[in-house]
Amino acid sequence: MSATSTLRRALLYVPSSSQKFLSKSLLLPHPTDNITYDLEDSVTPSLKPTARTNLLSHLSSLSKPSNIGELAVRINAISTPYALSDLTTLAPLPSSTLSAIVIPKVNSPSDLTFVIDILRQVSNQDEPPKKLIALIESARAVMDLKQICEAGKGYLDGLIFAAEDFALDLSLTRTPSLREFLYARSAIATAARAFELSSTIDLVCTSYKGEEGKARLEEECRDGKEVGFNGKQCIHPTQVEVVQRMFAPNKEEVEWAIRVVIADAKAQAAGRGAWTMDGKMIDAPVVGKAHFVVAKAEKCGLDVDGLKNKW
Ligand code: 1VU
Repeated sequence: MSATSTLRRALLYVPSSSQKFLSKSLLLPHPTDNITYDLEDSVTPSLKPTARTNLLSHLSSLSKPSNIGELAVRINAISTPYALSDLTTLAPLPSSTLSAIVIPKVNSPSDLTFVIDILRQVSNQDEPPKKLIALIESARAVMDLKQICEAGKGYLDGLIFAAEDFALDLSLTRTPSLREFLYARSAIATAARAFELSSTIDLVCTSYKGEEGKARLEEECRDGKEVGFNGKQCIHPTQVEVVQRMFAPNKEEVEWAIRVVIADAKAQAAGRGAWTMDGKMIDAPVVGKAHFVVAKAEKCGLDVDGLKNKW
């Protein structure tokens, strides 16, 4: 994570075919890192033109509310007859309103070059370019991650793993452990890091109701964080608070990191590169991790100074 990386712990889909959902998206009960207005799977083919028009009029009269980090649109797949109209209709909107485009079913580098070529044609050249986020949903895409990331240079800012289509592509049997996805998820998290993308966003948790849904969501967030993701797709507003909390460092992690950073300054002054804290060896990579945790906590708006004063 760098100072310029965009925080996308939760990416909340809002179906653009529904005026009610569009209006609700501006009245969410919790600050939200990313809202992605959907033109793809949540919209039936017969409603694609209506959804596109709804979204254009919703965004045209909007300044991005301060409690929303970023507004994005998920266009239709490049292989469909809808993608070109999605792009030519919405990409001219100012980047201060619509700053990212989510591209589903990215299967080859040419999917990204197609979008980038159109953005160059229709965008206002005086504005920052729109960021691209690619959904990886097939075996082919996982095998070609390097070429896909190279094709997106200068625009690509995140990768998303889409479990349902990937499971379909490989005829996988889904399990609660998610072990059937480990290779693909690790490959995506590693590629995102290697190409210094801001975001690596994990699968959707389709359970969203009640305590059971919340427990499952928390479990999936923990697992995603362990595998290397820094965010998760959400389908319901109630998932946002849980996901953003789970993908921010928790209080214990921040306290540990602050103690390491403070103790390391003393160890360095004493000429020691390796030392112990709580019975465990601390050296350069652990100190690096501690600095990362502190920076991430600050980016997530946690009270790091308050915790620092305790030590
Ligand atoms: O309290 P109110 O009645 O005023 O509002 C409802 C509801 O309208 C609203 N709400 C939402 N607002 C904005 N964006 C949303 N995604 C959203 N979901 C709900 O919140 C209030 C409570 O809603 P609810 O609990 O009554 O939920 P519903 O039965 O209305 O809707 C549930 C579903 C799951 C259908 C709905 O949340 C939804 O359509 N979510 C998005 C689905 C989607 O975008 N799917 C495609 C992306 S996932 C994917 O492609 C996998 C890679």
